[in-house]
Amino acid sequence: MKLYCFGESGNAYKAALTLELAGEDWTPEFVDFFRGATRSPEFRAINVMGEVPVLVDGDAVLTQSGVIQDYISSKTGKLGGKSAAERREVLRWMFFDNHKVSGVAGTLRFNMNFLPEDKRNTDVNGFLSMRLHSALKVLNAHLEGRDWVASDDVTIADLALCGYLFYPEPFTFDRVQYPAIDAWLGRIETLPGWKHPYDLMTRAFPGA
Ligand SMILES: N[C@@H](CCC(=O)N[C@@H](CS)C(=O)NCC(=O)O)C(=O)O
Repeated sequence: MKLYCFGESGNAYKAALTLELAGEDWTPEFVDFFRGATRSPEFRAINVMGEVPVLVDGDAVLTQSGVIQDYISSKTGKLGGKSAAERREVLRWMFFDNHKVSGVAGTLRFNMNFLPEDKRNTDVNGFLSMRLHSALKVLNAHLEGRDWVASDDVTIADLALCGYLFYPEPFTFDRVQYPAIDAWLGRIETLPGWKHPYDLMTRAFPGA
């Protein structure tokens, strides 16, 4: 399988980490996002939405990190929850992640680190930060007294929600401020086969 991705993308990381922890054979295909590659006609022919990640598995071309995670989990029978009810719980937290956690964290991190300095807007970033911390409080409260988000074992919901939370660039998130999230990230880091995003995918800015 081939995953179109780049190291700085937390959305791609969710797919890459799911592939890795499910034990799948895959290779990363670097997409030069910061030089506009996702806007090129060649890339749009692969994904009309102009986004990474994209997973190619034979004739199957899948986009949206959650769909890719669901595909890998369904294909391997791993990381998906143990019943239909758990599966719905997995999906519930993945939708929450995509909308309220990663959707905001990814934009805020981009604005604070990768946008040219003269284009950074303090008010916009303040608003995004407020939204992010509201969502992180929900996640932290949910994780108090439990090890995993949607089951008694790790699922793709955990691997979605952690998508941006291992990155070193500042985006107003400090895991020590959220003890339950901190402990849960520690559990993810110690899963056999876990890798940091910068060790799984090619970075656009390797020296940064
Ligand atoms: N909801 C999508 C979000 C994907 C996404 O935003 N990808 C970013 C990189 S992290 C991207 O490729 N953006 C291209 C663009 O906005 O032009 C998913 O979960 O896959």
